[in-house]
Amino acid sequence: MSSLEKQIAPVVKAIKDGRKATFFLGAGVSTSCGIPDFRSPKTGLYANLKRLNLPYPEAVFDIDYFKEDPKAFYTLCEELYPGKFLPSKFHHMLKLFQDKKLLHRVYTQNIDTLEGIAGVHDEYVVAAHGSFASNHCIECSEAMSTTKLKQLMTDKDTNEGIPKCASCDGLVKPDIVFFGEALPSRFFDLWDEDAENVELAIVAGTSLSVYPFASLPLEVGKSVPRVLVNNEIVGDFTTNKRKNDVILKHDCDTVASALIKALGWEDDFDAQVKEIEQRFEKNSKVLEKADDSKASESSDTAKKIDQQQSEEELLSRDLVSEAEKAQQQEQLSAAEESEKLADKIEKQMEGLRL
Ligand code: CNA
Repeated sequence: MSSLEKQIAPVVKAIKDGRKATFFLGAGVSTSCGIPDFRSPKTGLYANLKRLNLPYPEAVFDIDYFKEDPKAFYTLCEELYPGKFLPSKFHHMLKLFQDKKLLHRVYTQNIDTLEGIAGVHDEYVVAAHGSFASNHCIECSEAMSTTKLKQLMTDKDTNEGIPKCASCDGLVKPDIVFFGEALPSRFFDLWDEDAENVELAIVAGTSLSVYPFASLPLEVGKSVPRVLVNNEIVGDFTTNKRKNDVILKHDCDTVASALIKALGWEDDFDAQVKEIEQRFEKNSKVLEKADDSKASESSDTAKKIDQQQSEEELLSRDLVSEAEKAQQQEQLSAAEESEKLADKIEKQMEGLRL
């Protein structure tokens, strides 16, 4: 028996005894997907933000700084935008817990939506720090579609790639929680319900330094087994270590592999990975197609708009009939409909909820 196998034995026993797991996750479960965490010394985002000329690293996610200079956030946003990353072994393991009816809840600080992409249902996931799934104007709260946001973000010729609200010209941002903003009410509501019902707490890939999330493991009942899976020992596991805590100072995916093996879930894991990879590939193709047809539609739309403009000139001279006006309107609505469809497909791709 390897030392990791020995270390995880009490966790495996608790799971085999039927204890449902509540997970508390951070950026470390997604680093193997290619998304950097915040605080790892060499690879973390904060260590690599010099190019953004920030007064201090956290400023990139600070609402007051965003109001002053949104460019830094949008530079990073483009790099981290969901849709190009696949779930890690750890994310796939969450789906297996769900399939085996051993999942109670996944509290995640992550904004990458990878739990959902692995197939974990929305009802189980609490995205404590929001996600990229929706966007709003910070002034008037008007919603903006993800397609529109991405289009504005990548169009550097208009407003330097900073998405602005069509109604009030305020700044628009994805609904991820910045420092200085309130957490979603779902976080507080569900934790009120869940806190006393945790049977097995698994904390993984987090430095436990952002509150109130960091205090959740501390609020778990004293008799409940707590497990920390992290490259370093953090938070309450350092300051208030309990007798029945299991500390696994290892890589998240290494622990996921060991648990999957010990629980005899290897075949289910292989099938899960294959299914998600196939879906991801299929959805990427659908998205590519949607992009292609959107590109040709936008050139059609551009042509139609040109046509509309010249026809408007004629209209002003009373030379175009009412019937032609109606036809022109129909063409523009059809172009709008295609854009909506492409937006819907793109949303499905981003959420990839199974
Ligand atoms: P953090 O403060 O960067 O801490 C990450 C922790 O995970 C550190 O203790 C690392 O040592 C550890 N770690 C990193 N990689 C691994 C690994 N492969 N295996 C085991 N341990 C590892 O990040 P937190 O999540 O604690 O901080 C909360 C912030 C980070 C939230 O507001 C998030 O929105 C934000 N964030 C999210 C993402 C994402 O969605 N993927 C990425 C970057 C930052």
